[in-house]
Amino acid sequence: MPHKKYILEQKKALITGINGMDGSHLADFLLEKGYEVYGMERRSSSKNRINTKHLEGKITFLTGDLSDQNSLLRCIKESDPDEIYNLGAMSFVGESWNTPETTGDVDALGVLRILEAIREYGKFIKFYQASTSEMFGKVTETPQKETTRFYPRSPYGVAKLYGHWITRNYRESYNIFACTGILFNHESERRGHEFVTRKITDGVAKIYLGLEDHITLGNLDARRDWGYAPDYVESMWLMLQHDIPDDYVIATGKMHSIRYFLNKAFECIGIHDWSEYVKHDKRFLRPVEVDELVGDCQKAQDVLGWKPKVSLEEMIKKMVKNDIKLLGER
Ligand code: NAP
Ligand code: G4F
Repeated sequence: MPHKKYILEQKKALITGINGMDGSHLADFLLEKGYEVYGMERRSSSKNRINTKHLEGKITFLTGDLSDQNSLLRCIKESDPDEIYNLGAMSFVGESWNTPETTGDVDALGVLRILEAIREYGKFIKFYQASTSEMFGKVTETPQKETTRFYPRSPYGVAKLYGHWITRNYRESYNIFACTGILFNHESERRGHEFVTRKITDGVAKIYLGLEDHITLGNLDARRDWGYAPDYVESMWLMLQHDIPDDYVIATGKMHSIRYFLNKAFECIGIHDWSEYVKHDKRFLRPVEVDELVGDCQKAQDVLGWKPKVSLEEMIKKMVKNDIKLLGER
């Protein structure tokens, strides 16, 4: 009897938003799993590869834009992927009031464009859409789960809700293997500096090194469910490995205020009363707030076997330590 030959095919993944926090962590994760990874980035006059410098030579960078239909089809043709992870977005909630139209174009219609490109390409491709807890907005139930009513409170949240529903609609209309992950806030050493967590850890590092004497913030009473981004990208992959495409809340189930985050970040540099180091500026307040978000990820635990690993306190230590190191090197 001739030996049956088993050829293990290398899977290919296309990630939009490759240079963002999640895009870069997901690329690291998929490379570990043996994937051939393609990362879509926007053309810009100066390359923004802070999070992906270490991936040069390991993945293939493609140029494309979520606001340009043809570029998406071209990226799909060039990568011929088994899986697409749509992580590209105008992701800063505060900015979405300044650029509501662009936010809608990229975060809502951008999703439609990828789904249409998948249909046009014709091959079976699994699709992941980055949905968000911002869609719950003015919450009607606590904690929030997959069945909780949506009530977005920002142009970003409204645009993301379109992306969420169009993904579900294409799954039901055309049988596309499309999943959405309703991810609650997650952070890491690669978080953009405009988001409150990184703004705090970077500010604390600057105070520690004597480069600044305060951090200026907005609403300190907002409360969020913060997880660690490398844990969360694993859930995206798990969703696409499951037999049935579905929607999942990904969260820690624990909610803390910005004040608590400040306590823990300042503790890292031995400061227990941070009041003289934090100033308030109403420029950082939003027209309407999402005050309290906390998720219930029971479904993801039961069906995917996913749960968060790194605690908020551990994550804050990692972020402060990393910012001190980065600033020290400079
Ligand atoms: P991020 O760091 O801001 O990354 C977003 C990426 O999208 C950036 O690399 C950006 O490229 C790219 N992008 C923006 N506009 C684009 C366009 N028109 N065409 C192609 N790419 C474009 O965000 P993240 O925190 O990694 O989040 C990843 C995804 O998850 C986003 O969709 C976000 O809305 C969603 N999400 C995030 C969280 C969270 O807490 N982090 C929670 C729920 C959902 P440039 O580098 O060129 O700007
Ligand atoms: O860090 P943030 O800007 O994150 P936000 O608005 O929760 O959005 C993030 O999480 C969403 C998931 O729920 C994602 F979909 C989205 O893409 C993004 O990743 O603000 C968190 C809270 C807000 O209540 C804000 O008002 O912090 C408060 N805050 C207080 N002072 C501040 C500041 N936020 C920022 N960015 N800057 C401040 O100075």
